[in-house]
Amino acid sequence: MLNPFRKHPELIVHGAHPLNAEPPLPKLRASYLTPQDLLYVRSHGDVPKLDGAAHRVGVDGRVARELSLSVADVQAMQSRTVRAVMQCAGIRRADLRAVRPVKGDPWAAGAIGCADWTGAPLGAVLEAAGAEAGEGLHVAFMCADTCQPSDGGAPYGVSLPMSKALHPDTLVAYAMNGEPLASEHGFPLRIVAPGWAGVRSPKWLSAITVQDRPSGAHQQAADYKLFPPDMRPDTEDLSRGITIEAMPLNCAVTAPAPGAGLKAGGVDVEGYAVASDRAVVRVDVSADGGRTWTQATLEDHGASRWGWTFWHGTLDLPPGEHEICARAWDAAGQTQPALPDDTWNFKGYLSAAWHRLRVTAA
Ligand SMILES: Nc1nc2c(c(=O)[nH]1)N[C@H]1C(S)=C(S)[C@@H](COP(=O)(O)O)O[C@H]1N2
Ligand SMILES: [Mo]
Repeated sequence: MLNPFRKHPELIVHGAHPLNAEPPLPKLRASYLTPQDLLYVRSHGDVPKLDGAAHRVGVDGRVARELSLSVADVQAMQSRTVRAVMQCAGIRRADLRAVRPVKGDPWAAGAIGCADWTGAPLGAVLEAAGAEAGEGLHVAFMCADTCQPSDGGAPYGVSLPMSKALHPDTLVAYAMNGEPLASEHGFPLRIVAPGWAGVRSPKWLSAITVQDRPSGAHQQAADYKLFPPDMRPDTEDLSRGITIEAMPLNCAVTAPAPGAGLKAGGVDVEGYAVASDRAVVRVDVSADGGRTWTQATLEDHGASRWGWTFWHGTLDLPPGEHEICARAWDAAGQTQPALPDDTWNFKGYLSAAWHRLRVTAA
């Protein structure tokens, strides 16, 4: 099985080996479902070259029957398509870095995309193996890539608590928007754990193990923790880190661009908003750094629990410099913090303050 996909030439590349890249925001906002060549790529090691016809995924641990599944075996199981956002825990890290130095690539607001993912529910795979399903169990995943030495130097590994593993929308996926997964996105099989940080959606899946503790692999045990604001690299204490799972409410302006020179008068502003599994119920935009706000219009792309929300609005900009802001509200009436300073952490995760950009009107 040859994999035909290549990434879009306009991606903003943070690192080529391994590939870490995100699309320009106006391109990302051009379609509700993100084309596969435009989806950001976050990799801890080089893309493994896997043969889809020969690839196997083992299922073991607390199971009645160990399995070794081919891609065809997974495709022969019940199939389910789930519309869901994939986003990195490091999205918008650049805003935190502007406050104080942080570790990791300076992702902008493009480390996100929304797609129709097709696969077998992970729960169906576990059931086929006769897996135990008790509360307190974890489903650990091993992958076929080898992470950089600075990321543990071992195969990528993470886990999901059993309740998330058994959610009917958690998939062993083989297709994105009806196409086979591209090599960069996990060909031939990956997990999709909707609403959770991308780190919990392992690509190039090679083994599934049911066990009584979270994965001991570097990505689960030692990375992707939300640390308190007073911690620094030299005082890192894993026991004070929160394991990043569900993603926070977030919102980004995809046009105009930061620094844009605009014609004074009514200016169109547009973007996306996303909540983990609550609905986005409102987006507000401001032309004066958040002192006054105008309600934006939410676009209707049909109900989808794990999708994102596109919005647009108009701001009246007199000649001069302006700070445009956008913030979203969720179904519990919660909104985002005003400043990146409010949630700064030295690893630069979960950056979700009001999105701000300066523009000039003339
Ligand atoms: N095997 C493997 N799975 C992985 C990763 C990786 O480096 N190796 N990166 C994770 C992270 S941090 C994210 S944000 C998502 C990114 O998925 P994408 O590259 O398909 O957009 O994949 C996750 N799954
Ligand atoms: Mo990520």
